[in-house]
Amino acid sequence: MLNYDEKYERYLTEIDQALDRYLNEADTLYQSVISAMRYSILGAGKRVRAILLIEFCKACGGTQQLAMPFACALEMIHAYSLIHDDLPCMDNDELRRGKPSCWKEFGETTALLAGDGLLTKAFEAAASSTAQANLALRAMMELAKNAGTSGMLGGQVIDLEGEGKPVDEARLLKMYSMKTGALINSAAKIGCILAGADEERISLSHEFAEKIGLAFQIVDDILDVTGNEKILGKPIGSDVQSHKTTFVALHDLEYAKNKAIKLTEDAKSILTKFALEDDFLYELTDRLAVREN
Ligand code: GRG
Repeated sequence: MLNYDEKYERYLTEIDQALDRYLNEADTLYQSVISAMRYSILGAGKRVRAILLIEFCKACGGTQQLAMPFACALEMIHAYSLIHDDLPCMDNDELRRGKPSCWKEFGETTALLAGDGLLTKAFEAAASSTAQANLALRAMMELAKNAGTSGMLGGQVIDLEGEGKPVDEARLLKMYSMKTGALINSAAKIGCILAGADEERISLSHEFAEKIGLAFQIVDDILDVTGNEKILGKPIGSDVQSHKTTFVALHDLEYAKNKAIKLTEDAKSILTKFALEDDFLYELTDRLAVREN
């Protein structure tokens, strides 16, 4: 049996190969946008959402092959959101995943279209699912809702409209659960849905994902103030100033660290209700809390 790192590496390779196949359009007349899409999605990113989707599909009796079209769709939607989020009209970020952001490399117009292209391609990939039609349709609905106004996009609006204003905890948590949590949530749920899981398991996967989604965002906030310092097992520095309202800004680093640990432990206790083939999901849940990027 593969150990955690070997299994993770294999996932990265196989997800990349599948994405590469979806993004292989040879028409030279519109290669600029295909190049920008490939540049933004291939060979980088932790693939947390795709891996979660595949793992939950397997945990409910499905296969990687069954999960892959939706796993790729989710990564495409995630990549589109990052491309658009980096644009000068939004966050104006020049770097993404250790290299120039899409708009910096290809210009704003191509980057805008590359994001649109990935969002659209996501539904093309999802529609190539070999799952039972009723399950694929339900998964598609889950994907659309979690990516759109009632999910990630809505969360982005709440975030942008809160800039420069006092943000209370309720609003912050709502924004997190939509902007970051929704896609993570859809990953776990879609994996279960595709495998034909019963409602109890789908709802357990939802509970699990709510917890790791929030933990993931809190860790992101912590990394914002601590640079790339590990949050567990090392003292946390507090030298870097954050200018936006985050979980860390509302509380403090120690509280945020403890909250992330508690959420991680609670999430792992939900995993005990699934018949998992190995410890991979437990380990992944832990590592999301100690990640450095
Ligand atoms: C433009 C509609 C629209 C939405 C943008 C996702 C997003 C919403 C903005 C990105 C900014 C941000 C920091 C969001 C919080 C979620 C988050 C931590 C995203 C980064 O996800 P990772 O760490 O990235 O999984 P990789 O590169 O590993 O895939």
